[in-house]
Amino acid sequence: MTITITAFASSPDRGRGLARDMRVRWALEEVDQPYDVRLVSFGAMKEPAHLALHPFGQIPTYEDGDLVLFESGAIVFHIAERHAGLLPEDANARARAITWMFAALSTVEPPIVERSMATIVERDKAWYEQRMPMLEDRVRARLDQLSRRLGDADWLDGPFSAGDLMMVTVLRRLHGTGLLEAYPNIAAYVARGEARPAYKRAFEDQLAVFTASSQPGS
Ligand code: GTB
Repeated sequence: MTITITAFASSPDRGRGLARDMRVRWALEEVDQPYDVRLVSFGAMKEPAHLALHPFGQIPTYEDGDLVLFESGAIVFHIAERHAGLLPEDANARARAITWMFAALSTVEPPIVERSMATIVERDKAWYEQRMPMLEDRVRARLDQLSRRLGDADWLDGPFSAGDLMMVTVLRRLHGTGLLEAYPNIAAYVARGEARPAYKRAFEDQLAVFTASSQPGS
C-alpha cells in the first residue's frame, strides 16, 4: 500500500516550499519511502470527503492503508518512528530529538507565524507599523536563544534528526525577512538542511506542482 499525502493544488507560497506538506515530503524522502500526492483546492479542503481525513479542513494529511493522520508534526513523528534515519536508537538521544520537534512547533514556530500572518492580513491596518517591531522582537528572542544553543554545531543534538527537519522547515519561513541574516550560525544551519539531497527532492516535487498549476489553462 503506497502512502498518500495531501497538498495544495495551487500553493499560496508560489512554490517556495513553505506549506506544511513540505516537511512531510522531506521526511518521506529522508527515509526513502515512496508516496503519492493528492492535490486539493481550498474549496475541496472544506468538503466532507477531506474533512473526514482532517477535522480542520487543512493540508497535509497522511494515509497508509487504514491509518489516516493529520498534523504535520504527528505525521513526521510517525514516519520517524516507523523508519530508521530520523530518530536516534539511543532512548535518551531519541527523547531529546523528539523534544526538538516539539520546540520547533510549539516554541519557535508561533512567533514566526504570527509575524508572517501580520504581513499578510494587517499590512493595510493603522497599527501595522507600530506592531511589527514587537512581533519581530519576539522572533529575535527565540533566534537569540536558538543561536546560543546551536553554537557551531551542525545540528541541534548530534546527528541530523526529525528535530532538525522540523526546525529547519519552521525557520525557512523567515527567508526574505532579513531576520535570519543576523544569526550566521542559524542561517548556515538552515542552508545545511536545504542542501540535503532528500530536502532537494522534496522541494523540486512541490515546486513542480506549483509550476504545473500556474501554466495557462491549468
Ligand atoms: N498545525 C497544522 C499542521 O502542522 O499540519 C497546520 C496545517 C496548516 O496550517 N495547513 C495550511 C492549510 O491547509 C497549509 S500550510 N491552510 C488552508 C486552510 O486552513 O484553509 C500553512 C501555510 C500556508 C501558506 C504559506 N505561504 O503562502 O507561505 C505558508 C504556510
